[in-house]
Amino acid sequence: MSNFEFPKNFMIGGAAAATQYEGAFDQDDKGMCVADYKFYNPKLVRNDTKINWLEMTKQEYNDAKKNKDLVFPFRWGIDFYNKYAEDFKLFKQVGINTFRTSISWSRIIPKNDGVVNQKAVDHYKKIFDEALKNNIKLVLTINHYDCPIWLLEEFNGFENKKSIEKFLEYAKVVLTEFDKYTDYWICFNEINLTTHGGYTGAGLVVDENDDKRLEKLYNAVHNQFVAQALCVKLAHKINPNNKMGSMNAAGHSYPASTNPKDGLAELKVSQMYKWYFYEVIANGVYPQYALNYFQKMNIKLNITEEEKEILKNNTVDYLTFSYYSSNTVEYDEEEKNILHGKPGPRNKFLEATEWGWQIDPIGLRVFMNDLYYRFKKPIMIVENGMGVDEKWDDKKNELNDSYRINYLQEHLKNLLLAIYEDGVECIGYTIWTAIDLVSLSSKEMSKRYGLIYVDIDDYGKGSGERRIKESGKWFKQVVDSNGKKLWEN
Ligand code: BGP
Repeated sequence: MSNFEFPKNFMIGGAAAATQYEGAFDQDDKGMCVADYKFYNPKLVRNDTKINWLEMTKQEYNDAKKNKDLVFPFRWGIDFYNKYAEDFKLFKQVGINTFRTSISWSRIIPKNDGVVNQKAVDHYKKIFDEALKNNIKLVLTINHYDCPIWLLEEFNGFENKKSIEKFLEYAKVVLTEFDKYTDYWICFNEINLTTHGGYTGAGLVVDENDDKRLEKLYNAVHNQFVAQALCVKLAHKINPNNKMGSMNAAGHSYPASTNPKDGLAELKVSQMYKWYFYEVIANGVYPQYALNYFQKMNIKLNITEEEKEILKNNTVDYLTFSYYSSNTVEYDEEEKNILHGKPGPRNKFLEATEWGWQIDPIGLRVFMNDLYYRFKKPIMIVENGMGVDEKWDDKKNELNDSYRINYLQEHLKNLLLAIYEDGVECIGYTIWTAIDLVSLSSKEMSKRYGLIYVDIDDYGKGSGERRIKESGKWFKQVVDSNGKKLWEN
């Protein structure tokens, strides 16, 4: 049996994102952001794959602004903004040595006037000082699904090229003020999901039946690519030690069958849902298959010659991704989509969570190989974990999440196999999540991912008390043994 350990200087720990755990939406002059208008739907069907969970139409957004009776869970999160000192102590107790988190743009620049909110800057410094005091390294995401609402209202988010300038104004503050806290940055979270959720990913509203819907979304992505490339340049100028990464949702998939048509559909879907993003980010050019796709779909991208140069000259230093599950793709006879691909049936070899996310640890190893050998840049897994509706057992005073231990163990073993047997250069891994927080897609608090339980429900009710789950205790042993524990039965 293998007995691989984590490589020297491997960053291992947990992850979180500002909008999902900070709460305090009206504290220290924070401005509103897109997440603050997302609301919880108690009638939601957990495994309904037809809903576009990340999108919000213009109508829904306008209704959310008016309807005060809706439940807005991202506004209260788990109140990390005020409980950070207690939380970092707990993070240490569950073995977290590296913490990936994000900074909220609408806290730093609450209005469209470029004025920096010093209270927020000072507060983040207190938070980051506390991390370092606990010997926890930071990986900081500059924008994790929280475009300010002023960006949406005044520019329709990244649809407008003015957003590039606005983003850089914000990024400059962050990279300068928080320079001493980390060398590892991530510019945008899951940039490849902007085409699935423009509201979430790029702060824009576009109607379902707008003929130019796709064109608007792909232009927003392009503007994010440019903003990111300029951010790479800026980060290197501010501190030559800075390493700027970009992040994608892995979107690992298999052809639904051995039928070559399914194979072709899977290839095409993978190209346009994942690889073209990495091509632009890592190689600085649009691949020809993407240009052909845009032409066939009559999508006109507004790309200037100057932007092409910017993309080419400022590629990222390392590649990061989230990995939760894998899917199947099958050939679409109806040809509605020129990629001819549609989501295929459940993979009979895999189990799935209540939300239909299929658990596939070997898929992680396959994806790591595929990504690394395509681009040969160091990679980091910045999200991986299992969302479960689980309850604290008061009688036993524990939460025995053996399913999560099993999930993490299998994924981490495959990560080490990718490093040692396959030669992949992987520099770190942060679990989603260090601590329970509000689910991005379902907006439920009860879709829990944490090593630490938080006593809050979907309506924000509860004591807010934190308790370490069994997975938290187990993870500490994994880190303390430098990974050896993973190979025990
Ligand atoms: C990723 C996001 C996270 C996160 C996670 C789990 O897509 O970057 O913000 O929440 O997925 O997803 P969910 O919370 O929807 O279960």
